[in-house]
Amino acid sequence: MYAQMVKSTGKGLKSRKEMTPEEGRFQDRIDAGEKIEPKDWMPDGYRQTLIRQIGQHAHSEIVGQLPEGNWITRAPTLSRKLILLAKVQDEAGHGLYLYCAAETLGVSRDELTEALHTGRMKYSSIFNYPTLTWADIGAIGWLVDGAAIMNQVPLQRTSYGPYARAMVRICKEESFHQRQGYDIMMKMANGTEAQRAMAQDALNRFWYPSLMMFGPSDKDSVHSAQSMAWKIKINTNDELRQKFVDQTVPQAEYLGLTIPDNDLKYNKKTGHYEFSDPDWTEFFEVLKGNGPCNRERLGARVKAWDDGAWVRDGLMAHAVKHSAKIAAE
Ligand code: BYC
Repeated sequence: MYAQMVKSTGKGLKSRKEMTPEEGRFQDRIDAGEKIEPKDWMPDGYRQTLIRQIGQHAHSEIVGQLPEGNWITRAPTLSRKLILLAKVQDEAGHGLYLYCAAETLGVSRDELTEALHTGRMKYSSIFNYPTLTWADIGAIGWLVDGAAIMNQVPLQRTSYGPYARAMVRICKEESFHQRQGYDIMMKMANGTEAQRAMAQDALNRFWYPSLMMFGPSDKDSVHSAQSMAWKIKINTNDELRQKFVDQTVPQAEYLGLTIPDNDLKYNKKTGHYEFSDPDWTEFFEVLKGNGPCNRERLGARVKAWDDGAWVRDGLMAHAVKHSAKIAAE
């Protein structure tokens, strides 16, 4: 696996004794549940970890518009089209709040965009899968936004103030997204045989990629220990994946659809579902750029950036003229 920007040392966390006095005071603030704000002192690793995670999160929101945007012109009714349009616009907004949050850490939006376009920064693996039918739009809202909420609700309590505050509004909107997806699934699951089959097929294809959204299993997660010590992450990848499965299985049952996992079973003693892991080889291949749509997605983003160059040039020329005019007055 390759890591972007921040490499874990593999040496484990620093003990209190190994911390400098500044690092110790910083850790005390974290342990006391204080929020860290942009002008506060912070260890470089904390800053870089946040830039990596918030930047990746922002890129995911922006790239995540592509699979759903693909269906705006083909939505089955005018109201479905309006709802999907609003949802995709929300994702653009989420990307913008998150880029702003990352900028407070001293990285520019252009640097983040460049890192995405050159493959140095990642975006969520889920968006490298295609949307083949209208039911996929239902499955994305239900499962992908459902997984996103499970991950993002705790992030409202993350230690970095601007990230935590951005999450509050994002979570409210994600909740609407999840419901619109489930609403599409309900319509299709209660529709004709063909519609029901489409809904089941979408669930079959999106189930495991949705489980992968939570990241590798805890034993393979290189950043979790440090990120949790800094309260950047509140839960481990496996904890959130389990919560998502526990929440989603009854929803699938209500739809009359089958989770594509023969080993799925409820354990009465633990009160949790036992489930099969996703194919981690596939996950790491997608991360390396070899998923079904990686090239198409990144190609679309780079093309949009290049096609928009004349707008940026025009705005810059206007700004230069405007400031020259003000200086001459
Ligand atoms: N995809 O040590 P780990 C949305 C990488 S968008 C790609 O566990 P960490 C929506 C990880 O970056 C919601 N890469 O890492 C939008 C690391 O590699 P690097 C997106 C992944 O950071 C539009 C390596 O694997 N949500 O909702 O502690 C339409 C080792 O992992 C993935 C967020 O971004 C993945 N799935 O934990 C609809 C949430 N998983 O960076 C919906 C914010 C892991 O060293 N992010 N990697 O090269 C997080 O909570 C954490 O970053 C993660 C990973 C749980 C994802």
